[in-house]
Amino acid sequence: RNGRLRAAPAGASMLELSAGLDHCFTCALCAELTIARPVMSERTTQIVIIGGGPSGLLLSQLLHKRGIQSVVLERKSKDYVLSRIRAGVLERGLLGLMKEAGIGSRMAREGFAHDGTLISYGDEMFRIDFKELTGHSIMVYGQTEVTRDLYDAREAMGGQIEYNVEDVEIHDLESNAATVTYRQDGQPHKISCDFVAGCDGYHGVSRKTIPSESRKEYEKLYPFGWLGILSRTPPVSHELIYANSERGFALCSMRSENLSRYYIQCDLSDRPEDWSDAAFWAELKRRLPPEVAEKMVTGPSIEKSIAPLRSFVSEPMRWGRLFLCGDAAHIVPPTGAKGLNTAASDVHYLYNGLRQFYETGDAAGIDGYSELALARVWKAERFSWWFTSLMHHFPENGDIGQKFQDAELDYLVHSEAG
Ligand code: RFL
Repeated sequence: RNGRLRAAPAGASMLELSAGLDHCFTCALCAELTIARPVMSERTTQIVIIGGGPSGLLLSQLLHKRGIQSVVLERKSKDYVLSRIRAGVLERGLLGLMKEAGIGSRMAREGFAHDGTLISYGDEMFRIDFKELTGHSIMVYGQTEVTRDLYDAREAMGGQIEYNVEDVEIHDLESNAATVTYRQDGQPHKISCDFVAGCDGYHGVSRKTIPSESRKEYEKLYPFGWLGILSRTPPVSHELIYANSERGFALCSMRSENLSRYYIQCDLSDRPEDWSDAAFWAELKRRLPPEVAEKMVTGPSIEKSIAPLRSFVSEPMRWGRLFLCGDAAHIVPPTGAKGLNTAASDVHYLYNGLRQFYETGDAAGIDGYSELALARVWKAERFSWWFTSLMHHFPENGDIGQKFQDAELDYLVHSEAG
């Protein structure tokens, strides 16, 4: 104003800046100011997939193999997505989908098949033999590796993945064709499509696009978190150990023969920097049976983080031309290792529904998607809540709470059906 520069409030538009200023756009300085209007790029595809995490990439890869086109929009860079340390336990359904997607070969070479798991409480430890009881094993192979294999496969097939996208918005979900707009490097883009798959995780935009009056959210926050570390040390046990102790839950997990992942239940107010490596190892050992603690190999942590525990479901999982998949629609506490596996179950139902629609014109699969997926989601929610309640220390439940847990664990030891 009057030739002098004023600091603009962050995010203010030109209209807001000029409000109340008589001469803002007429003085010499501002007359120089031109706002370039970039031309919006436009294209068309069959499915826009929002989110380049495991759900979005797996869906895109499966659809591609059936000749169905998609564009994946990812908010972060590829390197950022591949730096996130998350799930590591893959169940049969996900393994089958990975095979179908043509990305199972590195996992078959480098993953670790586990036939069972160990559960300890106090000084007791027992084993659940998955293979004997169900006929199937699980695979220990990091989510990061699954995601890397998916990126490699998508790139090898010329899959369209747009990274570092901003301001993703979904429009026209109740019309004949949906549109998705976003910005990339400051340029606006628009994609018209038949359907949108919201695979953008808990913090994404897809779920929030469904009007609040048409969506019901169920949520439980647990009064503790998980402090996890990754260390270049050999795992203490060949199989995972889930530990219930009076001091709180602990989990001994692994990524490879020389990469261990350990977790302990911690206070919600704790921060990773409050825990030195030495304090973490000491607390972990106190929560394990002595014979396990004695053989634990410790070392410096290469990653340390705290995850909150939450049970969350948003219903329905379909709104017009939008389908929600994975963490965008539901979260489980990590205790049952069900998050990624349940996301894969959604992908399975959605992929088969879309395939049926494009191959035969029959919309039954996509019309039934929400109901089918949610039936499975709620089973996984129940299991994760039950196992979390059984294995963690709840101070508010007192000594009798611990006795209830011990009795239930003892029941499991002796009940094949359990
Ligand atoms: P993700 O992985 O969160 O990916 C969503 C992607 O969407 C992007 N995004 C957007 N893109 C464009 N526009 C926007 N507006 C966007 N907003 C977000 C994000 O950048 C991201 O790349 O969801 P997805 O694909 O549904 O996958 C779900 C899994 O990541 C999750 O369920 C598991 O990691 C949960 N989980 C576990 N699951 C298992 O099955 N077995 C396990 O052993 C297991 N362990 C865990 C876990 C999760 C953990 N944490 C940290 C939450 C252990 C932990 C500690």
